[in-house]
Amino acid sequence: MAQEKMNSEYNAEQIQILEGLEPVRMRPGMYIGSTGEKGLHHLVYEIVDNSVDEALAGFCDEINVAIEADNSITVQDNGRGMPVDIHPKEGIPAVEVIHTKLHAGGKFGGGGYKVSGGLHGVGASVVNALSTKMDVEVKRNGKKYEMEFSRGQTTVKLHEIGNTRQTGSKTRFWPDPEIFEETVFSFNTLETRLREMAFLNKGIKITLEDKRKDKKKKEEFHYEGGIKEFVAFQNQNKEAIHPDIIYFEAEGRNKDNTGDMSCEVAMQYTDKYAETVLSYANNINTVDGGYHLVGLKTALTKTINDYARKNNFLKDNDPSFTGEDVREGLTAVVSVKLTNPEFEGQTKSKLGNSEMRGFVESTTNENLTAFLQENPTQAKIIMQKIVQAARAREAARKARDVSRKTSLTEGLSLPGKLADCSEKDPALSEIFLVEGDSAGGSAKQGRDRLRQAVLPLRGKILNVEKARLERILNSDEIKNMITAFGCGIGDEFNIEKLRYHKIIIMTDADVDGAHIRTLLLTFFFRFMRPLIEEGHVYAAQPPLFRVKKGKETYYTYSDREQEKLMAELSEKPGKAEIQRYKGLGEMSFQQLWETTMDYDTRTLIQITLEDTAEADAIFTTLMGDKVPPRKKFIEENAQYVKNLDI
Ligand code: 2B7
Repeated sequence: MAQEKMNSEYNAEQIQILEGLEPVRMRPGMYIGSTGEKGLHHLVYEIVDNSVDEALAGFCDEINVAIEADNSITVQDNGRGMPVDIHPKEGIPAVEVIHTKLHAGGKFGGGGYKVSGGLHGVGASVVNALSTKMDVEVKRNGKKYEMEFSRGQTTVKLHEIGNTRQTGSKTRFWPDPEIFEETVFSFNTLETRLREMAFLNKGIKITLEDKRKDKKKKEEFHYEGGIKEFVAFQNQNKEAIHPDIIYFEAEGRNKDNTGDMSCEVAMQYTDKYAETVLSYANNINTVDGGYHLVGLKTALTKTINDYARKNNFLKDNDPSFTGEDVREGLTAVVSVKLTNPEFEGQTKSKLGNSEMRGFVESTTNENLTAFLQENPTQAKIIMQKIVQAARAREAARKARDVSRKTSLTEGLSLPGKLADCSEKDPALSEIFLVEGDSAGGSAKQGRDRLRQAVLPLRGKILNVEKARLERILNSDEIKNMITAFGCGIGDEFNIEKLRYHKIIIMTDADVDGAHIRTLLLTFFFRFMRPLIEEGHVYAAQPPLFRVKKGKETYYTYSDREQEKLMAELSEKPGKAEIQRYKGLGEMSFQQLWETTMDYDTRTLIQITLEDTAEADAIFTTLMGDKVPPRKKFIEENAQYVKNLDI
């Protein structure tokens, strides 16, 4: 029926019709979201929600769920048992009203429950409507009762079946294959949700048993610590950076005094970067957040900043931490319960009760401040983590700026120290990174101006493993390289923009030269990795010795080569004149060209990355903070260092 027509003809008679369960069978999606796997499992949650409500009211502490051998579901609780007395208006037992009428919620148990998840008490009737069969058993008043339903209709009226001293409710239902695309339950899906329910409602014991052939198993979920244990569970495969999970709770009344509210928060920082902040309202995961989450985040940012300022983790001129800074690596759960929840948005997963903002915010401000004051050691660890997060964020911003500037100017503002080549085709161009200004001068003079560019680097460049990115990018040497190469760094690196296909590191053939080469490679490895991966990086091989004998001049590039040459020359008459080069600076520009830069005679070593992860570890060891592992590595590899490509 068209929507307008329905509205215009909406009258008392139709309200009657709506109270039957046909609408549920007509449009199951409206009640349980879908008729797929999700909707199927939703049936279980609706029934379990009723048991949990009974538990939250304080009358039940154990809920047993079973997937029966025939794929039906049994839910049982040890609450008061559903009421069986005759409903004054309907003239049938209350338990029958619960299962056959929509909008029956809240009419039971003395004005209904204070808090309720799910469909507000219509869950049982919706499940009935969508099941081929539903059996209900109630233990109450010293008696055991039973009744049966099918597809929303009563099939066997309520009747007594015996005596008992226990109380509780038990429901078994068989989902209707005419409604559901799939009627096989997944243990894992139920397990995840039931475990979550147990975390969110501390003290309740929930069991899940699979009785199907070949699938038999049983799990029990029972957490006295509630969401505190939820956070521990979330962090089980992560490294927590402080021992205690921060936990607090509060209860209150809403503004107009029409309902109760409670809030629970648990959190702990890990050494990871991502944040995991889960929010719940009346046991429903509010995926789109809402006012309770806003309250938590606001309080977290404020409390941490206040503490950091008071305790000098932030100096007067430092900007405040951002919300992202204070949540880096954080695992947190906020769970609120309230009498009249308003769920907003397309998927109804955003909490719209604005009073929850102030409530969660003030609760968090108070309790988190107290925790930090009472636990200075843990507070310090947390502050240090956040300080690092703030630095990393600032550094990333700077990196983007430099990188953007580079791509904007695109060669227009090439560094003054760069002697560029005139060739514009990167595939034919190469750049020499030369140690020291004097060698740089010789290289500029000796080079092939058409295809060879020269960028002198003064002394040692920054160790990028130790410095903060901010400092790295403020270093002139690094800035010059970034602009000269033209391809940006980090996330914005674009190899297409590379201006030279050969980047040649030309340093002295001594320890300092090797060190500078490692520093440069570390920088490329960390910020321009594709340069190495795609084979654009080379090391020049300057000679160690020049030997003149008669009219001949020889260059040798290693001690062994030199020995060999000297042995050969000793057989010829005359005295050999030997020069040992202490650095590139000692060579004339002609010599530098002949020995190191001339395409025909030079030897270039291409830098390769055999194994990135391994290389990463080696760079961290060689250039990072920790001295003992570096010492160990150097000791172990000392004999190979001469041939160390990377
Ligand atoms: C709103 C409706 C659904 N209900 C009660 C009382 C206890 C009770 C229930 C239940 C799932 C399957 C086994 C209240 C609430 C109906 O009114 S539902 N326990 N358990 C349940 O559904 N479990 C109740 C006040 C006094 N005595 C009993």
